[in-house]
Amino acid sequence: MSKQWWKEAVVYQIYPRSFKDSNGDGIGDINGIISKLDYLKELGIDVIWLSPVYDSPNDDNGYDISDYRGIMDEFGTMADWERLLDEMHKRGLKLIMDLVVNHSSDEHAWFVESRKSKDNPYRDYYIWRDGKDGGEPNNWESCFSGSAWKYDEATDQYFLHLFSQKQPDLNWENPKLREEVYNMMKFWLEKGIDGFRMDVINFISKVDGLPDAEKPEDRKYAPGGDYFMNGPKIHDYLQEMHEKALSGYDVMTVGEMPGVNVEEAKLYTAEDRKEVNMVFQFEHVDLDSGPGGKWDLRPMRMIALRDSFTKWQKGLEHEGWNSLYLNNHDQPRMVSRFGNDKEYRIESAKMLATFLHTLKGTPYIYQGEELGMTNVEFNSIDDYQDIETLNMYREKVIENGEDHDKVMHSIYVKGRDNARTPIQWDDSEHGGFTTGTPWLKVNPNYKEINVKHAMADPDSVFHYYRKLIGLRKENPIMVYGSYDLIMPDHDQIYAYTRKYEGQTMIIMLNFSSGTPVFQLPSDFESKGELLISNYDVNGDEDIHEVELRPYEARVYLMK
Ligand code: TEU
Ligand code: CA
Repeated sequence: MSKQWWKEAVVYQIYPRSFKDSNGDGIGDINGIISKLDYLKELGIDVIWLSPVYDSPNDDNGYDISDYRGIMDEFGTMADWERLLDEMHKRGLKLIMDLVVNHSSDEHAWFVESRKSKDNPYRDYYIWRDGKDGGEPNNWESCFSGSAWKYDEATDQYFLHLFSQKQPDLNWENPKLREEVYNMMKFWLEKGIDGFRMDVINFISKVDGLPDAEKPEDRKYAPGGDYFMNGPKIHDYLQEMHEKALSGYDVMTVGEMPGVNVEEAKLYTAEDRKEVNMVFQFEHVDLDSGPGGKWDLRPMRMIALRDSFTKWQKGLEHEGWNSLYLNNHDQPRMVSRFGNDKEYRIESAKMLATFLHTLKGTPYIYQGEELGMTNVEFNSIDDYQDIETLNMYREKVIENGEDHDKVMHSIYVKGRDNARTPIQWDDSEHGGFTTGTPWLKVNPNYKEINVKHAMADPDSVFHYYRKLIGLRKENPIMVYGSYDLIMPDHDQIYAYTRKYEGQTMIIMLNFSSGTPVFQLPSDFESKGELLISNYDVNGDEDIHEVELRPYEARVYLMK
């Protein structure tokens, strides 16, 4: 593989709890993943990003780690994990692990020690402060509702937790803590992994003094993002991490960075700065949120999506590198959010896949999107498991009396459990995910949406993804070509070119259920080789003017 193999790779994200259960306890596990590696090899992906499998009490489904060097019992043993890595490498698949070091679990040995006394050697592994005016040290809001501080009686101080109360933030100002992190990273790198996805890594440097944030009138606490996102020492820490842990390994890194903008991303991903190879930015997945945050619903508009992606495509065109994703374990299913999961589920799933895989950057496939899996609507809040959703429901409905139906609707649209329903392998009970009772209910549409049907149907979303991935391997223009919009003002058609070494590719996407007409700019030849489409298309037709069908996608390599 070339030194920058990660530019040419397609990454597949596995959320292990929901992927495949091998022992009937209703929870996905490592042996379940091993049993499905040939399926992933057939899809054609190169890298697997494995969400956390470390020891955890699962307050946040593994993103609350109690032993960074142990495998969670529910998922299996270290021997199982080593076999997984070996089986992946045998198939030419690479493995990147999830690095969750903005916070640990409160059950981690470090925190158990830290909370014992103010002079405990581990005290400063975490962020402890005295209360202020009889309350929390500042007005920051947790990403999971409520205050970002929890009072601890034993030492009469508060500790910071930007996420759940069981996820205390680690103190990156402490060089001893940083050394512990770097040594832990080398423990996994020495086992042969191929890189890391770094969880909220731009949160690790907080503004000195932890000052109060701007608080909206109608909110009890303030979204403190400006004070813990992209903080003053973030670049120092990332460069130190590269130098002390990552250098010397041929690995890829992707930093998850809520709130990052293009200018900051240029710094994070500039190759000579040796920080990360790419970032997960959040602009496109915030377009359907109002001022009240993700639960304050707004329509997703294609024009805004096009503007956002164009800004990032052009912004990182000559420096840095883009990651490309439309969903993951924190986001609703892409076909439900950006496409049409009712009348045009298959067409729009394929159109969105065409979009992601013909942009410049590294595409990420989230488990199940290759099937066109959709959001889910459970009737009762008791069927939901995600702490972010349950905390929000309690705060809004139970504590503040907001309308139950309105809040349930926002969960149907934006809740993280949409992406966490078990993978639908076949039309048997529980979609073939488990022989037991699944930890989270399977989407009732598993009878028609499942791997077994997809593999047997040559026109399935799965086989479309397989063809798309194959095209990227055969056509360097799809990886390295420049990006330029055509028809920049149309409100249904999103069309652009890719150019590379004298070749031109034209991509036309209809993001609507209408039938708008694509107009080829006059300076283009009107003949091209049709590489892929989600409809039957006569490859020889003149493409000067093309009436596109609902959610139609076409990709041409121009003569
Ligand atoms: O997510 C960080 C993050 O910003 C999410 O909280 C996301 O913005 C939100 O959930 C959208 O609804 C990472 C992990 O991906 C997430 O699963 C963890 O819950 C979180 O960090 C804490 O580790
Ligand atoms: Ca299991």
